Amino acid sequence: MTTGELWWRFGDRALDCASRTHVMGVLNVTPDSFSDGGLFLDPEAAVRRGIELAAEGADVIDVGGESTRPGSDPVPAEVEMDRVVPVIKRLAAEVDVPLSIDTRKPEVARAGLDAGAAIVNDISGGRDARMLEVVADTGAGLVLMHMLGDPKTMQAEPRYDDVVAEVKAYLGQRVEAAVQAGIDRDRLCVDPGIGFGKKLEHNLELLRNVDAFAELGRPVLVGPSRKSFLGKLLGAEVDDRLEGTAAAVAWLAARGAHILRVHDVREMVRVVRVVDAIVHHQE
Ligand code: HH2
Repeated sequence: MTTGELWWRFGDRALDCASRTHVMGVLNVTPDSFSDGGLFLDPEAAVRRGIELAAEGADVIDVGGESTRPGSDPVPAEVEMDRVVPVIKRLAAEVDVPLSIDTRKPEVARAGLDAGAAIVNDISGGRDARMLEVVADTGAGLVLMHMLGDPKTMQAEPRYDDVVAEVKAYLGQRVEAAVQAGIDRDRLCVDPGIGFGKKLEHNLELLRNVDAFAELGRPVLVGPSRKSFLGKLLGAEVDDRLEGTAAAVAWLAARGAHILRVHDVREMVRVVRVVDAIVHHQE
């Protein structure tokens, strides 16, 4: 959260990011995502989960059809579209919560937006100029995330001299590239990309200094949910990282992150509600 005005606009809607901390719920329509792979590959199960995420208090539902866990192979665009488009269509009709499409591919982004999504969540930071064109054309919102390299190789030997300064400079450049491509600045949101080409020490340094990213003047989104840095700290498997996720979410909400991308929406909505009450007088 932030003092003063901070809006994130997408389509004809907007999130008031200065009013409280927001929660983005994860809906992976994939066979192989690192924590929920295979659970929601069936469109019916995915739509049911989306409706549940909305009822649990998600402010945005992020629908993805390609796992980007470390070492993963890319999925062809047609496969990704077949997974996400029917789910987005159905959910757009059933819930009033804005939907985002989690993809690196411009053609998948366009199909997701046509199906009823209002936001593109691009883990490659809009590196493909055609992605920026799609967003500029449609008036969608755009999440620009930092990732070193690509999911196949990103964890090989990530190196930074100053991870916070480098990630911040990259995100600043991507914001300017998006604006140059004709996207309104108030449609952009930035994300330091926890776990994307980062070792434990890098992830902790980014989390510790999350307020640095707010200096870019755009809402800051962070995705710590169930990630491997928690596994390393706690010696906990992926299905046993709820408390670790809650600790990271509480810290991030208190330090001014605006949107938290999580799998456990019901629990994390409660965490941010308490933090907002303590830190930001949002009783
Ligand atoms: N993390 C994942 C996927 N997309 N998008 C943003 N903006 N920020 C993140 O931190 C982020 C993201 C990875 O989590 P998940 O979707 O659960 O896993 P997978 O990539 O295996 O589907």
